[in-house]
Amino acid sequence: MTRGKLILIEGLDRTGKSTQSEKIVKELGDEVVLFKFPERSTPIGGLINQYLTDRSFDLPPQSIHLLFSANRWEVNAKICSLLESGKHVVLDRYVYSGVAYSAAKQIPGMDISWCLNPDKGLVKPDLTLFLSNQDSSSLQDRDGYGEERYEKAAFQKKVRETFFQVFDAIPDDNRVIVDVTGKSIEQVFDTIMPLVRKVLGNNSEDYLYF
Ligand code: NYM
Ligand code: MG
Repeated sequence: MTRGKLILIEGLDRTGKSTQSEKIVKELGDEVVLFKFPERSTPIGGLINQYLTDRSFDLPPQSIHLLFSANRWEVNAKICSLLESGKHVVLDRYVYSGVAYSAAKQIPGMDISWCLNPDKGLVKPDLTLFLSNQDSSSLQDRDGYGEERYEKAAFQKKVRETFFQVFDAIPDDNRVIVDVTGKSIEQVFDTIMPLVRKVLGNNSEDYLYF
């Protein structure tokens, strides 16, 4: 049996990642399993959720960074065993978000390389789609935006710049920047679904790792 493929949807907040991830899974049915990071239902995920939603619950940037990474390791064995069993896995955020959001804080010593270290050894996706919205004004408009920590236009702009620095620092031939500016949900889906299908058709057996 060939192993399943790992597909990652990345991007800033409110770029349609969750919508597109869910559409991919709906399209492909039960050969695919979806995971969203942070996975808020685990013990570590509960702490992360509290940090994101409760301003009175503060943590040093290094600590919350390590928790986000630890949260990926909490779920890693499950993802690996699904891939081994031949199921495809779709991820809604993963390592790139982890590095970009933390490095964007520009804390001395917490550079991209420091931020990537705890994620080293996680499986690298067979396809990463970075949903790129160049129109940051759309960030302020949507329902519920601004409720969580990090959901501020000025910080999102920094995270966007940092994502591209992260992409320069982490070589990845399987990463595609998808411009979603002004595009409808269906237009984005019609752009990405052929890329997903192409990767699912590959019969590469080797895993790549961060
Ligand atoms: N986030 C997400 C991080 O800062 N580091 C990470 O490793 C991950 C996976 O969590 N603003 C941030 C990005 C988001 C926030 O994610 C919550 P979402 O996808 O909005 O639920
Ligand atoms: Mg969000």
